[in-house]
Amino acid sequence: MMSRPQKYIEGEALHSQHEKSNNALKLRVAMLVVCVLLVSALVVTYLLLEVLKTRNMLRNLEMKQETVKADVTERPPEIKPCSTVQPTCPEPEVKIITQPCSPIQTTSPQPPEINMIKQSHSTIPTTTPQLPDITMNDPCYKCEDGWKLHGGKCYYFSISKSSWDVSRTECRTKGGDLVKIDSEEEQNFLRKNVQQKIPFWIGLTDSAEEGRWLWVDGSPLNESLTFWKFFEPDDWKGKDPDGEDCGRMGSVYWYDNSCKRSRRSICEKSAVAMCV
Ligand SMILES: [Ca+2]
Ligand SMILES: [Ca+2]
Ligand SMILES: [Ca+2]
Repeated sequence: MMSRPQKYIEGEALHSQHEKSNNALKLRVAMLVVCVLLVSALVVTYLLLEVLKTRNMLRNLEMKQETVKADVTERPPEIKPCSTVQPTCPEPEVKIITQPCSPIQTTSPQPPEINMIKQSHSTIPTTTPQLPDITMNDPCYKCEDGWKLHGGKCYYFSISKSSWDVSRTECRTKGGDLVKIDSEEEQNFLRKNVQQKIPFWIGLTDSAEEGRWLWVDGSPLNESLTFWKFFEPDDWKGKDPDGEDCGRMGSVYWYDNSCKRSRRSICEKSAVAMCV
């Protein structure tokens, strides 16, 4: 048997060593690429989280700003009593007409016209201005226990939570329906009763046709009388692939939500007339 030449054996060993070295290099390169990809993925994920966090912070700030703005605009104007206009003006008695209200009156008698004006002025403090709530809560109307009377209507703010459809059925069982907001005044009344930032279903839906919002009585939403939050309604599909087709209100604004979510609700029905 012939043995291989020494030179040939050495060449073969050299080739094998070279091949191993190449494989090790390839492995290192592959690992490096994987590492780079992993680091990139981590960086991208981190950046996305930061963007989401910033966006949420912005939305929260916007919400707070708009809440404060709404509270400021809602604050009723201060009614200055007569005494602040004419601090020296005495009580509205008959005597007052003859008593001076200012230094000018002490030196010269008042002409009849001025006396007439003063007389009419002195009667102003005796009348008490009627607050809107008193006018709206007409004693001629009454609601059942658990309902709140306002403007000849009764409102029920539920404690239990259910989907929009079930909530509506419950309102109808009680003789009403989910609330329809017909005016800014009505919206403000409701807001005052949901100030705990708890969402309540209202009688608004676009389930029949996306984007066409209807009240439960079938009437279309008046676009000049809406209280949507900025960016709402957005038919967001993040939690429900069917989107958001039901309206709810919070302490300030309206939002569209998935109708399947369990929420409290506001029912509305006509009050019982007590005066004939
Ligand atoms: Ca209404
Ligand atoms: Ca929708
Ligand atoms: Ca929404």
